[in-house]
This record gives sequence, C-alpha cells and structure tokens, in this order.
Amino acid sequence: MSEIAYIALGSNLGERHVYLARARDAIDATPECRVIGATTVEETAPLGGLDQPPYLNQMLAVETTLEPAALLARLHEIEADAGRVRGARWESRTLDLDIVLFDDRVVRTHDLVIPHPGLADRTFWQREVTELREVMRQGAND
Ligand code: PH2
Ligand code: MG
Ligand code: MG
Repeated sequence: MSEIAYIALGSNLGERHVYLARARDAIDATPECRVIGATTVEETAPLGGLDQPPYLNQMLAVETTLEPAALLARLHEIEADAGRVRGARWESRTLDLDIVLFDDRVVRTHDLVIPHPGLADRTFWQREVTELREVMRQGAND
C-alpha cells in the first residue's frame, strides 16, 4: 500500500537551488518513493531568531511504500550526501528534509513527530500543503 508524505525541503548555505534540485532527484530515485507534486521554490526569512542567511524552501508530495521511520532514515542519507553536518539545532544547513505530514498518521517517537510540530506556526508550510492538496485534487478530477 502506498501513502502520501509531505516533505519540506530547506537550504540556506551554498548553492541552495542545486541542493534542492538534487534532493528532489534523490527522493524520486528512491525505489519506494515517487514525487507526485512540488510547490514553487520560495525564499523565506530565517525563523528561529538566529542571525543567518535566508532559506530556499519547497514542499514535495511523495507517494511512498516506506514506513515513516524508514523514510526518515532515507532522508537523512540524502542530507548527508548534500554535505549536511548535524550541528546545533537550527544552525545554517545545506539541506534540511523534514516529514511534515504522512497521510493521516500520527507518529510520536523519540526521533520523529508527525504531523511536524512546526506546521502550526510556519505559514509557508501551511500554504504549501494547501497548494499541493489543491493540485492533487485537480489531478484526480481530470
Ligand atoms: N528551518 C529551520 C530554522 N529556520 N527558517 C526558514 N525560513 N525556513 C526553514 O526551513 C527553516 C528556518 C530549521 O530546520
Ligand atoms: Mg527543519
Ligand atoms: Mg530537519
């Protein structure tokens, strides 16, 4: 059975567009994953009160047969391939991949909380989720 995960992409270091493009390709190249929707890439001011460069953000709708924990592990591999160094929380990063939603599942483990707790106060994520749902709803009616 496949489910739809909403994955947020973020980058605020280096060749930001390239990191996002490679991440999209790597997710789609994962045998158990298929990118079925993508929002436009948007530049956003850094959240979190840290003095750091602006982000490029984008959200993907991904059809997957992976369980949430396995999807997270795959996303961590893709982050590592982008040279991501896991430092302090919210430090600037070449690539951040977050699972925002996973169908209607609720997950609360030490490593993973779904829906992502940031969804409540990130208006750009809320807008992106709405955009993707709208596109997929239209696609389903074609
Ligand atoms: N991610 C963070 C911290 N701050 N700000 C923006 N605009 N976009 C992000 O993706 C972002 C952030 C930690 O993951
Ligand atoms: Mg994040
Ligand atoms: Mg993250």
